[in-house]
Amino acid sequence: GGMPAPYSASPRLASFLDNKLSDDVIDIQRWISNHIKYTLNRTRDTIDIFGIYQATAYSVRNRLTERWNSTNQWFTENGVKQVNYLSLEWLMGRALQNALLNLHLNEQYADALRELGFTLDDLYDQECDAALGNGGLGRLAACFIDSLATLNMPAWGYGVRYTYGMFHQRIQDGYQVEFPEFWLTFGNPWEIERLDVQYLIQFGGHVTQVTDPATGLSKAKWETDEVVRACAYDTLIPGFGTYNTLTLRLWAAKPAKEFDLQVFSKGDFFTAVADKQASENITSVLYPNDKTENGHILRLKQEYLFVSATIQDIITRHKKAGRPLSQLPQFVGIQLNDTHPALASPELMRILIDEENLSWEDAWAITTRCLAYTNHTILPEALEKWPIGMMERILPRHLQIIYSINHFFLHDVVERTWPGDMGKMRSLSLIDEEGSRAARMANLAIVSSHTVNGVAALHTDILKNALFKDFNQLWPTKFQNKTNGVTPRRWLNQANQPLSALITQALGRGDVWLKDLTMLRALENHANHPDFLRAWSQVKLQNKERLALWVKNNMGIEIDPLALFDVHVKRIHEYKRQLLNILYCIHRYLQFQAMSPSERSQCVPRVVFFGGKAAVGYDSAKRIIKLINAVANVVNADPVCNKLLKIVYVPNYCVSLAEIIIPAADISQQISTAGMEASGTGNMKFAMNGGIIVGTMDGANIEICEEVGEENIAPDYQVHPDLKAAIEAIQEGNFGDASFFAPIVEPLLRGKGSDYYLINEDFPLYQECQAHVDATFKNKPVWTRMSIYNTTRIAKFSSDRSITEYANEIWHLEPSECILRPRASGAP
Ligand code: B1H
Repeated sequence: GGMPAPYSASPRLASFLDNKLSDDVIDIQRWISNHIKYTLNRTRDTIDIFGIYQATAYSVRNRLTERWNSTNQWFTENGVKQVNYLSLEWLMGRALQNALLNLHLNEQYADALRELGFTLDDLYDQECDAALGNGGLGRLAACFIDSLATLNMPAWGYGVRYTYGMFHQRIQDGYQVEFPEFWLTFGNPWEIERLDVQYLIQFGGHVTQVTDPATGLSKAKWETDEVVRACAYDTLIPGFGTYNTLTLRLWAAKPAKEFDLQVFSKGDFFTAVADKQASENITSVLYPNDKTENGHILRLKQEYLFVSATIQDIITRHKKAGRPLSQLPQFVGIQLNDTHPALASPELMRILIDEENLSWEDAWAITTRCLAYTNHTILPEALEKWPIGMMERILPRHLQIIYSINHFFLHDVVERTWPGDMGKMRSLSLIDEEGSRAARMANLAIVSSHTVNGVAALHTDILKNALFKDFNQLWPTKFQNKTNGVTPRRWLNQANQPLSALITQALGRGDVWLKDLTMLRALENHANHPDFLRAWSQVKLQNKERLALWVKNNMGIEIDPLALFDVHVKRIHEYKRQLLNILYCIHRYLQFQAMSPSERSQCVPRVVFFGGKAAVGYDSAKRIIKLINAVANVVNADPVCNKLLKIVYVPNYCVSLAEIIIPAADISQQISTAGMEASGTGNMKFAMNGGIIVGTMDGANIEICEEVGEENIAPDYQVHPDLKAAIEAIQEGNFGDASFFAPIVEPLLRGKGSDYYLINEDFPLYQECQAHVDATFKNKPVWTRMSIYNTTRIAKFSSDRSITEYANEIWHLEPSECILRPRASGAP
């Protein structure tokens, strides 16, 4: 990455550059108009609402740029340690509203645009989601970077700029159909292409031993046979109520022209151009897998391109600050979001040893002091393993380094602790020797990191006592818990403005509570005031009306906002048990059919919402989607029962839809098979918005229950004839082709051993719990109070708390707030 020579601005240029944008409405309007005219090349006759959105976005980005420059200069001048959060997924969603709210400029912008003839809400809807992630893991990264910025932490986010993000889901004839999501079609006003930040990434070839002329020592030389370029695209991340602004740096693969010249000179013009195109494939699409399917060669290249560009960039920035590599751990933390970036370990080792000529010992000390690893799942199908043959072909030098790490680890550590214990060797080795050999990325990440963390208390216990038991015996202090959290700025302030306004009004101290959710406890003083209870349920009703309108406009289904809204939105996976929920819906439907009119008049009407995407190759998950839609068709068309039960499958569940759905929920379904959901983060978002959890004692549900009180969540449950009747209704063909659903429901009847996800076992308690929900929902003051306590006691699950713990206990990172000093100016 060749940097342009530094250049000093003349005093006059400097004074122009030091000018800051004003918050004045007329200035805002002038900037928007200038972008319409000069950036977008539009006129009074050709401008449309999308253009207004673009111009508005550019004008907001200008403000972020200003803050970003000051923040980086501040961090540099203060010589602070910085953490780098490495994640293959960033599920950011939309940026405009978030930026305006974090900068406290939404009112000025609303006024400015109103006078120009537009409402802000209409502009927000012009923006497409940045959906560079699958689900919880990618959204966690997005919440974390909001908290890092808000807490003034010196930090960088690194990721991949996929040309195609998470696929767009449509439901056709009840089936999921995937469409490509080319989110960059109309440009992305939020990103800044950094042509000055590029690195070469090499693949393939072989490794030879050569003699270093300088030292006379033998060293490895990786002769590669493929090279591409990684180019940086920066997105600026505003903190809430602070000047600090961070960077999310995303890499895109481009052809490396240096290499192609040889091919061009051989005259094979067309092949060379076609090869160039192929190099861009590496970052073209996000793998929409979420814990299924593993081991694709393109994914390995994607992970490596990401890691290599990121490590090169981190080292370049460290050197630019004039620091020696020996000091890397004092100034640089590297957090691995799962094992997807675990090649950071052998890549850092390779650069330190092969390119910077450090000894193995020094390189290893630096690497292990910089790296830390977060595990997000114990499901065996999600634990990454790379076949040795593939590693050998694509990354031969890295495979050598992994073998060396393994050798030192097994001989110096394992053999010394447990002499001759082959069982321990087998479980701890970085190489899986059973069947075809493969590199175990979790083992590599654990050995290479100073700290390993789980994402909820139960999950960390399972890591320590089951999945990584032997590692925990070896290094008991290496394992820590860091319970997940979500950002209240997006999930309360942005998604639920009516509730945010009510809270601000009731607390009477402005919006500082958005930086300290423990302040919400004070709302409990109001929990017995009828006015407050009324205001609270009014807010919920308003959010339910907003969702009902969306459903009517987008799906043509009429729903009653007064019904109980029961929401199950998340990736479709067997362990998350959407099947349990839909079987219960069938059971209720059968019950309603059997009731007399007077019995029916006593029942609580419900709308059950489902939403979520299934991995493209996940057959059972896709059949579950079809079953839900088949049941919805029958139930919604039943003139008697549809007064009491409606089922809505919301297509293309994504961040911007979550912002409409979550605030409208009376209850949320968090019913994973116990032990299988590492944490969950949707659970926190619903509780934060006063939605009551119907859940199993799994993941972070346990901790939410501790905080909000078990009387404020719907109790845990544990089938039987009613389940059997529901399954028979499917088998009789009441919901269409029975044979299509046989693979997902028949195992439930085959007995315990084939009911892997314990649907049968949990059905009776689930029923009891749901009956309890209905009874409580009828008692409005009691229900509203439960809702209030969920919000007031959710402080622990702010990502601010998570990030503060990471900073104190893993990264040893100090906040550093950028203070603006006036600079000498003769500003015109
Ligand atoms: C989580 C993943 C995941 N755990 C593989 N693991 C992927 C695994 O593309 N892949 O190959 C993608 C994602 N995602 C989730 O992380 C957990 O299931 C949730 O329980 C947890 O809340 C979330 C954040 O920690």
